[in-house]
Amino acid sequence: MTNPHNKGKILLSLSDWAPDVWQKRFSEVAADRIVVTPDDNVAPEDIRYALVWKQKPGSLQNLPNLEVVFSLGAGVDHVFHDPYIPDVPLVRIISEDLTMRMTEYVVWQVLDHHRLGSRYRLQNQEKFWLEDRNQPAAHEVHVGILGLGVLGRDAADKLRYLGFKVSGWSRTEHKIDGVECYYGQDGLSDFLKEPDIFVSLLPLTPETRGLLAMPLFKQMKKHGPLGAPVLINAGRGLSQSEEDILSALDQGILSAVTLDVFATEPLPSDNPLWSHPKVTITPHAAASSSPSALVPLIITQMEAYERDGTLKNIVDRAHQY
Ligand code: NDP
Ligand code: OXD
Repeated sequence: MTNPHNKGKILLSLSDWAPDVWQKRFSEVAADRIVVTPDDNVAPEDIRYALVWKQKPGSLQNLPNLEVVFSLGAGVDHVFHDPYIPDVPLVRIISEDLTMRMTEYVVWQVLDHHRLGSRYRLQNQEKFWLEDRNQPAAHEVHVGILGLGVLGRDAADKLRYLGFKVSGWSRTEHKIDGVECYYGQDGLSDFLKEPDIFVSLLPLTPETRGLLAMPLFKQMKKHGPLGAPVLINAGRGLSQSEEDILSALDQGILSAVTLDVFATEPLPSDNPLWSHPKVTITPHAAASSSPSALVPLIITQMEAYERDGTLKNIVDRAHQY
């Protein structure tokens, strides 16, 4: 570890996101910490920490005094796309603010499908009044969550509170009150049998890449209170096959989808998902990383690390999440 009295500089290495809001927040809450970008002319040996979102590959190489990399998102696939990641701890975001945003998104979308939001929006446009007395109650609708991590568990909790039946699937075994838990490849088929609405909050890893595709959709139940099952994906776009989703919608294997994440972001304007009537698209907006909420958390992490070497939320590199 470098001299604890030397706070070192923080390299902010971002693509797609503007650095100035992060720098401004640092200047508000920790003016003594110097935050630089790759465009600044800073000696590589002065960099102690890196804060990254889709850093340019190689941008963390040759920083001899780099001690910790902080992902500015909960997911870390955007870090691993770089083959030159130094062998230092990689810390990810776990924050109440981000969790709450994701839970809001999941609850919003689950309720929208459950309460026939898209049908009524269409009826509004057509000034068409059709009473519907057969809406199922929440307890008659089963939500299955893929990924029972920080985000999946919180969403499960709030959905249960609303009365939905909730089950979940993870890589390793979990026991959660009131949530039927399945795990591993062996548990997947059984997990897929019951839910009416699936919510994916999976990280992108070699194991989850391409998972949300036809072989999985075909194991889902055929009919339920909402018709065929609904899929909501707010995890990562490369976990889904866009082609299979479109085909499953057209064959009635899925009744509707909400997608927040895509293989290519921004989603190109000629992508057929845009114009499909059963697809709701949000622009990777489910749970944004808020500088105002996250910078204080990162500073607290740095202070603890400088005090006694403690770091929380370290990513397991072997599993890539
Ligand atoms: P966690 O690491 O806390 O949870 C990940 C969950 O996925 C765990 O339950 C894990 O299982 C499970 N999982 C991982 N690999 C597999 C596998 N092969 N099979 C089955 N389950 C698996 O992550 P978070 O909950 O914090 O975040 C989840 C993801 O959400 C992020 O990685 C990111 O991609 C996405 N995200 C999207 C945002 C958006 O705005 N759209 C915002 C923030 C995050 P186990 O519990 O056994 O380890
Ligand atoms: C994240 C995201 O991983 O915003 O936090 O996607």
